[in-house]
Amino acid sequence: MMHELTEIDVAPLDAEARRILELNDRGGYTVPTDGLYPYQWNWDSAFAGLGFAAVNIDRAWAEIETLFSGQWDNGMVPHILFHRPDPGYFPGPDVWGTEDAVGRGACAVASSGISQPPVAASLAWRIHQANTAAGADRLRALFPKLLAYHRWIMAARAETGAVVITHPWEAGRDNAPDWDEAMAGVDPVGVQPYTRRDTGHVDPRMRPTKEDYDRYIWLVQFGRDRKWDEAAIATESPFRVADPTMTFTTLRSTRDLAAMADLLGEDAGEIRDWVATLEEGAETLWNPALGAYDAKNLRTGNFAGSLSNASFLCWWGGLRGDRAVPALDALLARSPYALPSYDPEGPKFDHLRYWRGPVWGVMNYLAGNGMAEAGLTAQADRVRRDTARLIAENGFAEYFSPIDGTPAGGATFTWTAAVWLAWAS
Ligand code: 2M8
Repeated sequence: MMHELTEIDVAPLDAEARRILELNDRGGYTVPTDGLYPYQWNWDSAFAGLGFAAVNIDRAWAEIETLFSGQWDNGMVPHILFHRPDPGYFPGPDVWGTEDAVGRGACAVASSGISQPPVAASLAWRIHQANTAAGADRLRALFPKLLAYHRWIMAARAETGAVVITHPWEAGRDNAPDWDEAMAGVDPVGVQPYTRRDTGHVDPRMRPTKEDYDRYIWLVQFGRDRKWDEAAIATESPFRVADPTMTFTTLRSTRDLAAMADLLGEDAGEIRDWVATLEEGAETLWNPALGAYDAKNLRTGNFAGSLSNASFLCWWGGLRGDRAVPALDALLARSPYALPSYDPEGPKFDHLRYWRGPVWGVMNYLAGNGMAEAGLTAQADRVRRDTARLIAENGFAEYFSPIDGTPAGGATFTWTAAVWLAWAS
């Protein structure tokens, strides 16, 4: 399965990746792909910033700054910013109804009411490292906003030390098997009639089912009915799951925030306390039966039993030790292309259905960089080479089959282009 990067002619792919960033640039922010996702998404945007750092450092910072223009007064950074209305996506701002949300305050940008994996601090830190002179003032201005975001996460979402999601969309891994038990606990009674738009853009076999969508929309209505009040949602929602993606991306971003604080001469005491809390929380996600980190349903205490690409973000989170290596090696051995979002030998595997099997470049970037830092050189190399091979053979797709590399979801995808420019090439 190994592929020599020297066999890939990188120059035309570099040019295509740059063209995609330009194509999806809406002026200060980038859409994930035209049509399917016409707004600014939180973690997509952080990756877009990383991609722009290889092209235009000023534009890279602008991407992150526009993302934080949507930050609520309570520190939360929403998962979607609806800068301009677009009927091509559902659910839009009218469904989210965040105008009078508790905690939104004076923020004028229309948005969703949930967040997403907080990779912004980590990727802003890398953008800064790409050009420290150009980034000095930008980083100083951004730092308090990043701090407020993380203060919100720790206050609203870290009651067990691990970071919880209140909606599958918050994890960024929408229909992952990780949420199946918690989603079964949601009875979508009273969901208002709606029309999906995603299945008009891409093959429905590559998207979540109607059963999933009914519950996604029910959870949006549930939050809106409580004015997105975190305390009410934490007490009353049937859906509250501790997530490895959120936990490990928060842990890594918190470590990077501490490094920023040191550089800027700011006090890092509160930040280092968060690292300790998150490390303890990460331990609660270790599933001995799986030999890997796993999602945990806080309403039942049950693990999902899901071996996924999120399981292997532990090294990106800064955890060390090799107890997850056997599960990683087994997963790599049964995946023609690494890393699948769910174990190809698991009972719920579906090689094209979104987060239930396909390979995602952004997850490979995070997991692969973490492996390299932890000294897992062969595994890190395999993940990076497979990412390059998938893109070189199949284009800049949203995601790919881990079995035969089939490109799936949207095309000309921003974060796939960014991952190519920043790492895979
Ligand atoms: C997907 O999620 C959105 C909802 O947020 C959707 O399907 O409508 C996920 O892959 C998510 O991780 C990603 O940020 C978003 C935009 O690329 O699409």
